[in-house]
Amino acid sequence: MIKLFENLRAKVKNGARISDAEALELFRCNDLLAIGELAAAANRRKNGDRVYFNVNRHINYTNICVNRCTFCAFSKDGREEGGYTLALNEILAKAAEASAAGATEIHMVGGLHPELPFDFYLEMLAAIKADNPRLHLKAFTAVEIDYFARISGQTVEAVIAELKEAGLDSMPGGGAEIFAEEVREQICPEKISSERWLEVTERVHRAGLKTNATMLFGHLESYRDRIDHLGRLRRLQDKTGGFQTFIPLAFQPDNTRVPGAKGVGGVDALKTLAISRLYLDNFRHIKAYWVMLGLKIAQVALVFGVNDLDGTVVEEKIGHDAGADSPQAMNKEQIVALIRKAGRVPVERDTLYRELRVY
Ligand code: V47
Ligand code: SF4
Repeated sequence: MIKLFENLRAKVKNGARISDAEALELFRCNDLLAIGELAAAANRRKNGDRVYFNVNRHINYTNICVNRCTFCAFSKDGREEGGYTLALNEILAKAAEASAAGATEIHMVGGLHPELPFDFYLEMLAAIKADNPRLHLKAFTAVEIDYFARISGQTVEAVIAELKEAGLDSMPGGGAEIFAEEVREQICPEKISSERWLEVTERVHRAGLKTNATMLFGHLESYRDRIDHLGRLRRLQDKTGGFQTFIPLAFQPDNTRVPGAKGVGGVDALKTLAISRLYLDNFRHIKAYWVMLGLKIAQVALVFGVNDLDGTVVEEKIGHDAGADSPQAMNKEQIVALIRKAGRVPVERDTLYRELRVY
């Protein structure tokens, strides 16, 4: 173990890449502080003491979905009680509220609705943009892009071009789940394949849009599956450079149908964030999503290699439907205090990581 850490310290110092075998040793190692220290050093080389956050609002326009992923407590089929689709004026009211509260970004994702036409999504983007030209619209994932191509009978390239024209500015990182095929088959059998997620994302990057990447962890996957996931992302990032930030999403088990899954402890969450920082040497940002981690682990993550914190959020459904016990929203002052108390420098950013204000 001493040898492993010596080698890794040298790699971090020289900016060299860590191998899958080394990542596996780290996952199996119980010396959490040593892993955290290494990840913090790797982060410091890229980002110094700065921790980025943004003022945003999530809008989930519908929870009705033709896929029934077993880890998802958010989605309903069209006939179930609790299914909803927001009307355009409700969506516009939420965007206007966000804008008035100083948001720079709207994060919009939803279920794969069986009846809404592709035009609904184009109109939604265009209407929000017309009302709020300065709001950055970060919306949809590779899963929705593939679905839009199927329902509109168009190519992925044509779909992306129309969405851009309507006002799409970038894409969040959802839908990646876990790439390992045997586990994907159990947790989201109807979702697009891992290969398709990567292929659609590559086309989005080639069309000039940035995206994020996620990994859902803490359900049925092994450490090897996590490394396989990180490996596929690292290879795509080598090709396109289109990913901005990586967000490990800690699985919330309530109201889901994943057999035997218990959720994620603090040690596993911190280890996974730290190893992501070390392995993904070609990602500048690693984000702690406090909704799934809880505020306290998200704060501690800031000394385990994390430099990015999402966000004010305002109204969150996906994690809270699955039992997340974090608050619904944070205000700017709370985020700034949380970062300061970790001894770091809070920086408000826009979606493309331009610095808006250093605190
Ligand atoms: O793809 C669904 C996950 C994702 C559960 O890009 C769950 O900035 C935990 O991708 N427990 C959507 N996670 C959220 C997402 C995201 C969030 C914040 C920021 C960004 C970004 C992206 O939520 C889904 C799925 O992986 N999810 N159910 C659950 N029970
Ligand atoms: Fe539908 Fe997304 Fe939930 Fe899967 S995770 S059931 S695709 S809303």
